[in-house]
Amino acid sequence: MDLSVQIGSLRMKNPVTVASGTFGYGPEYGELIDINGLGAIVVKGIAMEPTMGNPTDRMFETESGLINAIGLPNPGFLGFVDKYMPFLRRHEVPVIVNIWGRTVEEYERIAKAFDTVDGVHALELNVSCPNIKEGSAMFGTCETSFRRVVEGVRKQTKLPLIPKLAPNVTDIRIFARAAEECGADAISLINSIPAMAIDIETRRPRIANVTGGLTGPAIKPVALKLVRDAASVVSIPVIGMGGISSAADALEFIIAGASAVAIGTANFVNPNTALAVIDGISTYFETHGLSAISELRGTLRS
Ligand code: RRO
Repeated sequence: MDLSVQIGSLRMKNPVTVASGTFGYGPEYGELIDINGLGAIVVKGIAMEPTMGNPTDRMFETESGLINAIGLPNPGFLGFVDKYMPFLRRHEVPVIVNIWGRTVEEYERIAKAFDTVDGVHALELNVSCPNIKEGSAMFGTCETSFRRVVEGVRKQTKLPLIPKLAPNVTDIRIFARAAEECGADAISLINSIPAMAIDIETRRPRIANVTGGLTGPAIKPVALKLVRDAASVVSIPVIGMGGISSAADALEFIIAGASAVAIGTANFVNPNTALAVIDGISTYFETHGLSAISELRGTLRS
């Protein structure tokens, strides 16, 4: 059985990675699980300069979900490379760095900076964070801006490029197609869904940013539908995510058209989830006589 997935020059030995922002920069989970078992690791978003993120409270648990408005705190390019890359280089798991900026130029700068960093295998382009005021979300919901940033970054890096799509668009297929046409090697989706919660006693929002992004099992059916839509119009690989917490969830995404999947909020419940999902996928492939992801991918029957 060969469960590997190829994304440009990046080879994932199995189709399971983690969602940016739910797995720190590696060491936080390295103490808890064998991160070498993952198909790839995706780190929390990095920008050129360090940032503090939003004021607290930043997270609130809802029915079957979690609202966050972390606001992209990050150690900056140099801080990340100095503090975390030595740890990541000591491991054999491929590293996907999630990058962000407030302008096309900022995206281009950070992409170019990572192009020469040893041990970085791919860049995920975060154009879909719902929680910062300038930039990010606009790039993910306006086709013209989206094309500009993907094309701009494409020119700055030879690394596999994976734009991460926003769910709150009228037609996700437009952004999936645009990503492929602008030179992306894969797409990942979905980012969190804009949401909010209110404390009725204080009449205040549950999180300081007022609104945030909803993740977790509550969003899985929405994510699955969007992954199916996106996968139906591109030939580049799709990395599906949104509420996946079991192998059965992951297999649904693969049948819907995903080549790989990412575990997000479930990491907070059980840090071992991604490794358990890999085992569960292997068992399913064995019992169903399947030997490659391509034999199951996009095989949804009518
Ligand atoms: O940091 C965040 O608040 C955040 C980001 Br960058 C993102 O892409 N998605 C999300 O739910 N939160």
